[in-house]
Order: sequence, then C-alpha cells, then structure tokens
Amino acid sequence: MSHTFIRPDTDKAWCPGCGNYGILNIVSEVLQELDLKKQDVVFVSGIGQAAKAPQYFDVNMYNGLHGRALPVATGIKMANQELIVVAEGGDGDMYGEGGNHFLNAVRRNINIVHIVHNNMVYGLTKGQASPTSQREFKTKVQVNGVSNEPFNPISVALSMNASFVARAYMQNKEHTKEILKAAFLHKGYSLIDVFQPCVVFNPVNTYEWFSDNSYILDQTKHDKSDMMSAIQKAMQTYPFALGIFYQQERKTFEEYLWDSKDTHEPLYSKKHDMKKIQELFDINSIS
Ligand SMILES: Cc1ncc(C[n+]2csc(CCOP(=O)(O)OP(=O)(O)O)c2C)c(N)n1
Ligand code: SF4
Ligand SMILES: [Mg+2]
Repeated sequence: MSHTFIRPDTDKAWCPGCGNYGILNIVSEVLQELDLKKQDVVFVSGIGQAAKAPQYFDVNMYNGLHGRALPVATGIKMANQELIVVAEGGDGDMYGEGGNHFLNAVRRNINIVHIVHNNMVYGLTKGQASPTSQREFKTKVQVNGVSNEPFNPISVALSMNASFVARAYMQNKEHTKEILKAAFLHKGYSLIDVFQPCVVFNPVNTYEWFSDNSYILDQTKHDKSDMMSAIQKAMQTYPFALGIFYQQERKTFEEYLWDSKDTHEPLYSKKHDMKKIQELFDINSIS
C-alpha cells in the first residue's frame, strides 16, 4: 500500500474534536486503498473550514473563491479527462454560495467526485445558519431560530437525475469509506453529503445527535437503480438514511462533447495557433 495522502508538514487549522479530521483521514485512506497516484488526482475547493481540507492532502489542489469549486473542477476535467477530479467543501460553500453550480454539475453529469462536509452551519464565519441548518436552530444572527425549510441536497440531486447520490456520517468510518470508494469508481457526477459535527458553533447537531438521527440503509434491500424509492428515502428525515440512494450510469458531459468532435484529445495537449492567441491579446491591450 502506498503512503498516506495527508501532508505531514501542515498544521491543521481546525478546532480539537472537529469532524473534519475524521473526513480528512477517511478520504486519505480511500485514495490509498484505491492505490491512486498523487499526480493523477486534483482536489478543488472554495472557502470555509471544510474547504481547507484539500490543502492538507499531498495531491494537486486548487483553492479558489467561495462557492466556486465546481466550475473550476469542471474546467480542469474538461482540460484533462485523465485526471481524477474532486470538489470538496462545506454545506454553505456548495449548497449556498455555490448552489447554482451544484444544480448544473448534477445536470451536466461531468465525471467528478463531489464531497460536501455537512455540519449544518457556517463554521468559518462563526456560526450563522447555512442552507442545511435545521428549523429552529438559533444563532447570533437567527436569534429566533431558523424558519426556512432546510435544503435537502439528496432529494434535489435526485430530482435532476444525478447519476450517483449518497449520504454518509463520518463517525461510521468504514461505511463512509465504502461509499467514497464507490463514488471514485463511478463514471459520472457523484454527490456524497457527509454529516460532520462542528463542535464549536453547532451545539445542536452534535456527534450524538447525528448518531441518534441517522440509520444505515440496508443496501441488499434498497434497489439503488430505483429512482422513486431513492426519492422516497431522501424525503424522510429524523432519522436520515445513510448510504447510496441512487446509482445509475448515464452519458457524461465529456462523452457528449466527444460526439461533436473528431478527436478525444484533451485540451491541454492540443496544438494551438499561437499567432491567433497573440492577436487576441493585442486587440485586448488596445485601450
Ligand atoms: C462571496 C463570499 N461570501 C461570503 C464569504 C464569507 N464566508 C466565508 S466561509 C463562509 C461560510 C462557510 O460555510 P461552509 O461552507 O458550511 O463551511 P464550514 O466553515 O462550515 O466548513 C462564508 C459565508 C466569502 N468568503 N465570500
Ligand atoms: S469552527 Fe466548527 S467546523 Fe470549524 S474547525 Fe471548529 S469545530 Fe470544525
Ligand atoms: Mg458548514
């Protein structure tokens, strides 16, 4: 087995007891056990506590603007389809600020792995409600408690025919690893929403709360090719089901593009007409 994917030379800027540590270890072990090579993997993130995770992996990474991990990940995958591209971040980053990118990544079905650390709060900015905050969750901003319907990423992804939709709880280490491995091996867009306690700014959705309010789907009884059954399970809350709700391969964004071209050659290795590019720069530099 190859080396750990966690960089030893970085201080992790997370609070003691934060669920992000568990996810970091799980993802590292998944990369290891799938025997991936660090040069073949790219992690992309935006802003937030969860979005720091890629900085701690010994792989290629790009840390960009809040909510913008998915468009960057899409661009990377389009430029080089040989890379394994992962977008990783928090519930605010991916479902709030990056919400529209989430919808379109699902619709495109581009072959990327999308890992969302769902702590039901904005951790980095010290505890405001996020799209997945549950009703009546009180914060310094939402003093009377959250009144909005919590965003349900699982049912939203399913309603747009996502090709792989799963939820995990990081305390269930082996189960989360199993789901992530399946996501990495899946051809097409895969969403893995991972419950992750924030021990400082979310005193409601604690380790105990997530355990008490979730159960592991029996995958031998749940038919993951049955969309209606997946939607039904996704709509059920308290307890929340954990596991692969739905998995059905369909044509990817890359494959649609290939159909309209005479070559599958990735963008990065194509010969470009440097004269034409220079002309564009020249035109744009005229003020
Ligand atoms: C455009 C923009 N809006 C707002 C912010 C402030 N901001 C930074 S992180 C964050 C929330 C992060 O929450 P989440 O994605 O859930 O990550 P967590 O810290 O909980 O892991 C916000 C609102 C920002 N950096 N940029
Ligand atoms: S504020 Fe919450 S999410 Fe951020 S590092 Fe601390 S425990 Fe983790
Ligand atoms: Mg969060």
